[in-house]
Amino acid sequence: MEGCCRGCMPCLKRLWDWIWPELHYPSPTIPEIRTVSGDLRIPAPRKKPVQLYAALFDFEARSEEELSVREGDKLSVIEKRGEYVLAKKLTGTLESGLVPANYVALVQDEFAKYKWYYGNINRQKAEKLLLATQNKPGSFLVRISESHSDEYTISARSDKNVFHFRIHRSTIGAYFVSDKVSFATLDELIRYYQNNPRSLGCPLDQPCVQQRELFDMEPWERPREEFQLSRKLGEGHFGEVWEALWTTKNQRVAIKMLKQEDTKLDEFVKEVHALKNLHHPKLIQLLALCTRGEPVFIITELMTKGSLKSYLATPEGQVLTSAHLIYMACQVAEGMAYLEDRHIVHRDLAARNILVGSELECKVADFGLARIIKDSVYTASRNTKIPVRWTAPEAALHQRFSVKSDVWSFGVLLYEMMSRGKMPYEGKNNKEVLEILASGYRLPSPSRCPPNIYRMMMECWAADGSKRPSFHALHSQLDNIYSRIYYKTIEV
Ligand code: ACK
Repeated sequence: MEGCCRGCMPCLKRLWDWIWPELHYPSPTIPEIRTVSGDLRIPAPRKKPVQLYAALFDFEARSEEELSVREGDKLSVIEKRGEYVLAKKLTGTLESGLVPANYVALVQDEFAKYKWYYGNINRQKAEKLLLATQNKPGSFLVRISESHSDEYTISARSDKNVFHFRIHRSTIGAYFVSDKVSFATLDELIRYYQNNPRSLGCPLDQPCVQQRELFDMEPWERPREEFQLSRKLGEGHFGEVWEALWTTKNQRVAIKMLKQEDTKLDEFVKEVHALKNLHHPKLIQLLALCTRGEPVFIITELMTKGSLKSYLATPEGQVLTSAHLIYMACQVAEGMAYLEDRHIVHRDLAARNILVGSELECKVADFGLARIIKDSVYTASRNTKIPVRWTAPEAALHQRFSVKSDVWSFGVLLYEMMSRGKMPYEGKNNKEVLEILASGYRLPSPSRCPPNIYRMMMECWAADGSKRPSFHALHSQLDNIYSRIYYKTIEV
């Protein structure tokens, strides 16, 4: 795929043929938006990080269309068809067919429980960890691939070197290092290479020793001379936000500056801790800190189009098509699904807290209010300020914040996006908003909103939190809608 310009028709076709050689899809039909800075293109839908499902019960096929499965069989679900899912086996015969939907369940990303899983660390850090004295030849770890967020890399130490092996995903979601042998799960792949070290050429004897000290002392702290401020981006929750050049890395970054006020210090510390531990391509990444002296700097990646709220108000934001907006919403749902898996409640999900990059990449930001919750519901203290228009009634009235109250906020965020930046419940004060919601009122469909997206909003606003969809489900629905719009299999 070399030399791909990521937009022109021949390249898109080549990309498509490369990903799905056996399928023929209609040509993409996404309009390009001409702007002063050039054309605003969105990429072809990604090679899907296929969700892993498992069969809950044995099922015997009764016709050719159906697929027999055994309890525990690993499956990828191609699509939902009424009461059935069209599923493909990830092991053995690789057959596909219909299975009753209630016979299968989604298996969550469980890698975090494995000692060898190090998540989003880069190649350099993997080498540093593995070459530390606590480790010996045969130590290994698995990390998220730097160039493909849905693929992984095994880093393994031999004597004095570290070798890296890319774990690829097939179109049906199986994992493989060499295309001779593939596996339904990452765990199975690792166990195979532990038992067959010759196949990899490098033994995988023991997981890299967790070096807490090394992680904690990571070079987050940098001298402030390394940063050259270039322009003020705006005023944030903690103080000013500036664009800057990180001179030693020649990287443009964003810097949040904290005015040293005792009241904010607490929240600030919480934000930094939340940021340090969360790594996902759809969450804003912490890069460095300057905590010695004042003002304190939090350095994060720079998102050139700023917050989604202000971007939607620009002339470019106003002419985004539904396809562009669905592409963006899908990314937010993906970032939130990562938080959902970790039982983290954001509590302030809104367009103002989503940051947008030059190619419409969207990242969830501002974990100032995020808390890791042990129970499924976090109760805030009564004097915490609450963004009522974005907050689920049970959270606004009884401080019962949960992943499901974030789902409500996601519905309001979808409203902000599809209305190209309208204020929700315009003309009403907070008290009136709570009253009309209690009487069953919900925001109306924005004028150019596809009906399936409005249905999704309404599902997010179910009065009973348990009836609201999960972020995983929202992400997968948005991803499907985006693919179908892109290849014009549905009209919007
Ligand atoms: O809406 P904006 O242009 O985007 O103005 C606000 C302002 O700083 C105060 O929050 C902008 N901002 C915050 N973090 C970043 C970042 N990482 N990259 C770019 N702009 C940012 C935000």
